Amino acid sequence: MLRKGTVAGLILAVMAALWVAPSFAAEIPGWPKFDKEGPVGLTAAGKQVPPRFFGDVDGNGKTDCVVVKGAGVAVFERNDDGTWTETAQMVHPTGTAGVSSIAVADTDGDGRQEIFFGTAHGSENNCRVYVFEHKEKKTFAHVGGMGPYANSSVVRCIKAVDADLDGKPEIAVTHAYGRESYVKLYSARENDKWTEVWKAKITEEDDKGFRYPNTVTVADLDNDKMPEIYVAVQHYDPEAKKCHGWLYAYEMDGEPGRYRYERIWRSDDMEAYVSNVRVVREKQSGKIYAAAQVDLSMPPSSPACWALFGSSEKNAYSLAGIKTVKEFNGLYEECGR
Ligand SMILES: [Ca+2]
Ligand SMILES: [Ca+2]
Ligand SMILES: [Ca+2]
Ligand SMILES: [Ca+2]
Repeated sequence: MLRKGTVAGLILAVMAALWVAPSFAAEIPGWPKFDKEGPVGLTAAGKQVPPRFFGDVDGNGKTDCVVVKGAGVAVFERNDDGTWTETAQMVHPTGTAGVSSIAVADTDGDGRQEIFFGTAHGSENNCRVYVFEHKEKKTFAHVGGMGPYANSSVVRCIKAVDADLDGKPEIAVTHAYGRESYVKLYSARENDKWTEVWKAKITEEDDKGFRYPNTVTVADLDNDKMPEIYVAVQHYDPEAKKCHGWLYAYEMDGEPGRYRYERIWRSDDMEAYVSNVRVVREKQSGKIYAAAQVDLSMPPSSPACWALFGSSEKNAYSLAGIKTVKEFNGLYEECGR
């Protein structure tokens, strides 16, 4: 049993560690192949990596990169000589809100990739997730969306996940503003039609300040054939001027396709921002862990370490270790989806 403060103590011990530039990983393991190289000049050294996606978006065998551009996103394709050419641009129709997150997957199963992007700091009418689908010859059509979300919401994360482990992707969205912070799951029940199939409120009744969900991933850590949805959650208490962060786990209850999940676990307070969650496999032992990225600053720009949690039996989680970013990148590979 962990004493309160143990996680924070361990993390602080590791936080003396060096600053490491942020790295980014596959948005969607199992779907379009991830490629680490990107268009030169699209990132600023030392700054937070903007949302972007690498994969073959138009199915021609060449890697594409989807990046934020103006009030929307642009697609770049990698040429044989390693340079990149812009091949398409998608703009959301309702104003000036910036793009905060991107995901790509074929979620309605018609063989054509969808590009999802969500907006930041939008007004009531334009904080949404926009969906464009590749039609032919690098043309993309606006085919739907999600939201609108509460006034001034921010879409914090969009991720293609397989939330019921049936092999078909759903879209997880986290969005936040004030007391309206949610993790939601959408399924494409018909062609070009995404329906909200599950949601959980992140904000709690007695919260001071704001409790926000960040990234999401899915895995069956306790191996009972019922997948869990893991959410990285952060909170800032303005009165105490203190950061808090947790992992939450929701486990599926019932048959695939019914999308019923109950919260089964919340980690101890890590007393720092928890900006990211991944489910990872230790390369040497094959053991699976839910890993929380613990950050020193807000907004997260300097990941300090990763806290690893294991589940040896059903719903029984314990802290398995704290790793520096360098150790984490060397010893573990992502396996959640
Ligand atoms: Ca391509
Ligand atoms: Ca599709
Ligand atoms: Ca699924
Ligand atoms: Ca499970």
